[in-house]
Amino acid sequence: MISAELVKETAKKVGFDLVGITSANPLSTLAPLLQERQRQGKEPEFVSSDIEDRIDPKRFFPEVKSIIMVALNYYHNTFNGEHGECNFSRSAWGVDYHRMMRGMLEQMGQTLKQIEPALTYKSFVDTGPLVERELARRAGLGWIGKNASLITPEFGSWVFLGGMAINFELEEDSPVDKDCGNCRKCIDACPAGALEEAYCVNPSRCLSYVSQRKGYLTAEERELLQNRLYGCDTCQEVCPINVKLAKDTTHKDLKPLNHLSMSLAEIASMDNSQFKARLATTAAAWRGKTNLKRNAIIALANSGDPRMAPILKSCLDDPSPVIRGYAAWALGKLPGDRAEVLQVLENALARETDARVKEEIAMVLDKLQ
Ligand code: B12
Ligand code: SF4
Ligand code: SF4
Repeated sequence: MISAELVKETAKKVGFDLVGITSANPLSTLAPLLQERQRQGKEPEFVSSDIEDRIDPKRFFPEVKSIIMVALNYYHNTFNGEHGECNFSRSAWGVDYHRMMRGMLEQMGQTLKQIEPALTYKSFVDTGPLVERELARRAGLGWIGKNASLITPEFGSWVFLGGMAINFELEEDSPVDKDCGNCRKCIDACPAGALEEAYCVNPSRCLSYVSQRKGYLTAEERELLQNRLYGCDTCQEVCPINVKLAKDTTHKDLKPLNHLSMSLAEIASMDNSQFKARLATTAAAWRGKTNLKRNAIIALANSGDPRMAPILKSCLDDPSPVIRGYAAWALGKLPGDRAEVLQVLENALARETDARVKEEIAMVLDKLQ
């Protein structure tokens, strides 16, 4: 027979840093919040548009009686190798946590099933429809900070969340009774004003989302991204609770990989094989190579360093139209020999076939002439 105690012991043995249990009751308090967010268009394209799917664990797993919530500390302060000028959020420093945590949850499920053959389960990490921060809060893993993150008393907010719905009823944990008090450092520090009010992120402004959104970004978004290639950590870095509690992860797979030592120039010009060799195993890869290259070009433009012009010129011949368009825009932003840039862009316009890229080049030429 499985018990809450046995489940927690098993989760710890598998390697999870934190574990808590909550009921299968729907996350009813979130329904009006999600409806309002939908109405205001404040939901990113990659979450389910069916609110019931996001708040009702039974929709996810009809036999569910309890939910085991787990957390992994992923913080790392320093890393081997140079950081270069690239800024990846810490969630993308080590191996892709989705793969890692799914494997650990499966190991936990199999171990529990050996003890209780009648157990059935279904796991989730990030990509499932259920709102994980709320499940984790209810399971007693931590409280919700004004930066919307789940803050744990052990590691601050530097934790990944995951969960497992099971067909056995277990004793529930109680939520942690803590809050941010009068602090509002994260709200004041957010460079994009995405924390429009306490606890509430407007995803369309959040730079984490902007870095992951495909295609052309507005001029304001390009500037706000600065050198962020994937994700944004600002509202977690400024949090005094994190400053106090952050400790390096003990999970060797979450230690920084060597993509952190790549330069912006290398990322802006990488081909498929370089992308696969350096980035494919990280969480930064899921939106594809082009997004990372685009963000590197934006970072090169924001660097204001004229020595980056040759790499941008070579990007004008990239197979991806988005990259060619951004390279033209970035060349127009960098200081340097205007006459030479004009010549390079006129040549690029003459051989360009993509309508949007032609538009981008024409806009830069207009400005420079
Ligand atoms: C979509 C998504 C995003 C979107 C939108 C984020 C958002 N806040 O809505 C974008 C791309 C912007 C994003 C960014 C990030 N994300 Co994200 N994301 C998700 C995802 C897939 C769904 C979140 C969701 O449903 N949002 C809808 C809102 C309602 O939910 P929420 O933000 O979780 O809201 C909670 C509180 O903010 C509060 N709340 C929200 N609004 C309001 C309003 C009021 C008035 C009140 C009182 C409360 C309140 O209630 C909710 C539950 O308690 C989850 C995984 C999952 N399936 O849950 C990961 C998840 C939330 N993300 C995660 C991470 C790590 C990040 C980043 C730190 C990554 C990075 N470094 O760039 C940033 C942090 C940005 C931030 N400050 O929130 C972790 C969070 C871990 C933690 N400790 O909290 C999750 C759980 C993934 C995981 N499995 O580990 N994310
Ligand atoms: S992740 Fe960055 S942009 Fe998003 S709310 Fe936090 S500080 Fe603002
Ligand atoms: S910075 Fe302050 S307000 Fe924001 S989450 Fe941390 S403690 Fe809460």
